Amino acid sequence: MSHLRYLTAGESHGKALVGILEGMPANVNVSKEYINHQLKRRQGGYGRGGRMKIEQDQVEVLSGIRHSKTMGSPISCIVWNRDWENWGKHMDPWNLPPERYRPVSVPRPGHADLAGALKYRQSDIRNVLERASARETAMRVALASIARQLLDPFGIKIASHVVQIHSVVSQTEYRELTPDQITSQADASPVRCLDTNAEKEMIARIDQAKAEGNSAGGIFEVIATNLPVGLGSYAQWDRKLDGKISQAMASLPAMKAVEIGLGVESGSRWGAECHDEIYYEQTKSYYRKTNRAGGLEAGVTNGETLRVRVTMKPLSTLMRPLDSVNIFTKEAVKAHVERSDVCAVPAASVIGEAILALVLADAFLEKFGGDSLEEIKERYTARP
Ligand code: EPS
Repeated sequence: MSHLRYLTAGESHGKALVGILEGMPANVNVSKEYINHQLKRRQGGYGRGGRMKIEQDQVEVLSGIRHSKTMGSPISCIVWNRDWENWGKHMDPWNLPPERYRPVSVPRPGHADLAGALKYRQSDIRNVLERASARETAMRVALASIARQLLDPFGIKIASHVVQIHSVVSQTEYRELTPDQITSQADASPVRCLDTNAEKEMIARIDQAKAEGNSAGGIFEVIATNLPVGLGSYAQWDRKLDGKISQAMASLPAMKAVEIGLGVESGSRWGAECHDEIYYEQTKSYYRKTNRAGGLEAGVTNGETLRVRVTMKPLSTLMRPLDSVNIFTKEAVKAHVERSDVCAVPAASVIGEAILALVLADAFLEKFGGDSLEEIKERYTARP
């Protein structure tokens, strides 16, 4: 990200998550309640494990915001881990007494455990899994909730919902729903699904996974509306917005596929059934009757709703563990087991909103950027 950059740090059971957001223009109104609301949404969803009963994520802003407005300086944040109380003695940065040292020695297939231990030459897999944990996404949501408040004054809305858990697919036709309608309906559902029949089956599937010591993945969709034409560019590979969105979504733990618009279905359609024909009316300007492209053509927004679908694999911590190998003795044993979620697709959909907000805010600053919100508004208003 060149215009809006961020970094996070922190272990899942460490003291806190830390983040820095750099590049936010000055004079953007920021609400702490809004950030905390997004953090709360991220913690929810049917299928979460015991950890979410311990955490009550709240942001603490250390710099960059004064009197609820950005100042143009780097914004730094903390989200404290309440579970540190239980883990402090195992995670202490200094002088860990040997009796407290209980290394994790058996990697879980699908997790970062084995590749990470080999890469960083770690004999305790905990040193890998703590940072590879999806806990890190709490800070990304906090930072994104600040970036999202830059998009708000321009009427850009982002919403998400779950379209599939395991093989249960939502059948609801939601294309006519506004982002606010999608958000309120999805937030009212334990699995963030708009189809109440599918919702029941999804819950049953998660219960089944739990009972069998298994886990479940799925698919979520994120949309963004009211985007101006021309975010992103076809002119250079690393400026294409579809590429940036795909990279950012795939950077979330467990995400295995990113689709834009029709996505994989495009490959099995004829051209005439794949592209969105162009019309013009003086009052409407250019418009389309379909949106198979999902709001992006050649890596540039075309003014239609942006539609991104992301597939999440089942979580790799299984209560009925898979075959693995002890990295000290090399004997064949079952994989390491520790508390985890059974399904985190509903939470991932909220995180997907955050990730899209970060990419869009960056692209927005690339096109309309200035040092203050006022400058950006001038440039935005001057667009053709
Ligand atoms: C995670 C395992 C679980 C999840 C965690 C991600 O944590 P724990 O091992 O403490 O039970 O709850 O997600 C979060 C803590 C979070 O805030 O999303 C993992 O191994 O990735």
